[in-house]
Amino acid sequence: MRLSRSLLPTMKETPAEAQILSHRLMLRAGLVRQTAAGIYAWLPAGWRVLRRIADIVRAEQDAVGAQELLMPTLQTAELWQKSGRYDAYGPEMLRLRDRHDRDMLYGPTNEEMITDLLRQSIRSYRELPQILYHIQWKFRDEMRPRFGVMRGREFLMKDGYSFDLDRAGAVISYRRMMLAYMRTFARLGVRAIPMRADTGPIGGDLSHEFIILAPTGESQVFYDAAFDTLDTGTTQFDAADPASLDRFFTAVTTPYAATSDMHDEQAFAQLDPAQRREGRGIEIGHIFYFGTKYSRALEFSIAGPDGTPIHPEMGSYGIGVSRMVGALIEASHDDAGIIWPDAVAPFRAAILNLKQGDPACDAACETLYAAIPQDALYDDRPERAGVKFNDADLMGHPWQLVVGPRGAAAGTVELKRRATGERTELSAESALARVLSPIGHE
Ligand code: 5CA
Repeated sequence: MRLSRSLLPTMKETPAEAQILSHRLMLRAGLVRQTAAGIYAWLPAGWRVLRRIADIVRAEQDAVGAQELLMPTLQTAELWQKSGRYDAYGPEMLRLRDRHDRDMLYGPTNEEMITDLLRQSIRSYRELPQILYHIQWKFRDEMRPRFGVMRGREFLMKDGYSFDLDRAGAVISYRRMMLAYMRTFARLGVRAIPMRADTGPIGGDLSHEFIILAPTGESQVFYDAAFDTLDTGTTQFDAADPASLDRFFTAVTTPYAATSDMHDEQAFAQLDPAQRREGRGIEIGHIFYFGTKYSRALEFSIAGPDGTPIHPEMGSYGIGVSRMVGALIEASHDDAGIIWPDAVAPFRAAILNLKQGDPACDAACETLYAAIPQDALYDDRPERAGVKFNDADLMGHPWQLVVGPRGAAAGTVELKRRATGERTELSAESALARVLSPIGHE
């Protein structure tokens, strides 16, 4: 993309309305704009990041056998009246009425709808287990939307739902999803700790939140320092093998880790004081096992092996896809701006033409750009070098390809790695090869 023709409204000043760093950087780097309280438009660069995160989430869901579908954002009140959550959800639910006076709502989550869909489609125990997911916008009329996309009212969630014949099967599905989650977060370049958590309005008796440690996080968390160095080595486990899933689950849930709602002072006190860690974290995912709560309420039963009706055992599994954009920035930035992990960067590289209009500089930049038109943002604006450097650092592209008159004459490019600040003088070919090398890419 050519920057001169892009909608990429970067800002030098710090926007007054933004309280936390990731929100400030998202506004300054031209990723989002607020259109109403807690509701954001994703501008082209922000949308690229969001799509990349969604693609990684999707790939890891598919890899463990979950099936993607797409359910609507609008739901009828009827299903929620059956589950009892229509009243229980309270003012966080956005309610509306259609022209026929039917009560509708903008879905804050989809347990009811997916249960009803499977009720209509599945008859026999032989068709289980099933795991289904979608990546869809949600609406929760949060009392205090804040911190930009971290706590929005409209936000993008990956929500998955598992259906099993019995509790033992549901536990396998739960662990399988947990493995997919740890793989997802590793690919996104963040360390997330699974912590015992409260089930809230979703219900159930087993639940984990996935927490990225960050001082600006909304959750108070307590954990064993073992997590600071724990290599979850997710590739060594097999999602299709229950014994392997059991070993994985034991490895990631044995050291103490809990959010404040589930914190057990006594158990924590058993730890060596040097091992005790207390801090703030961002909840980027949350998984639940809740048995037959929804299959019973929505009268979903199937014929079991001996013909008796069985209510499937269910779990649900969420990842805050749009929240993840903010969380990644909280975890990876410096004073100059964002430092995107390679896997999600909107562009792999910026091409900085330090002397726009100079025939040699223009020609060298055009050649670079022609080699990677989809992966590069070519800063072809008639701006001073300093402005281009600052904007590239702010936007956080993993690489910068810098072309000035001296390099253009010598046939070289200065390649800068954003994360380390390391600069190397290379031929255009070698620089492009480095930019396209698979380090950190899938
Ligand atoms: N039905 C279950 C799992 S599918 C569910 O709704 N879980 S949840 O309420 O915990 O939400 C899942 C994830 O969505 C959270 O872990 C969080 O990362 C994200 N999320 C929740 N509320 C918001 C919000 N207001 N803004 C941005 N992300 C949010």
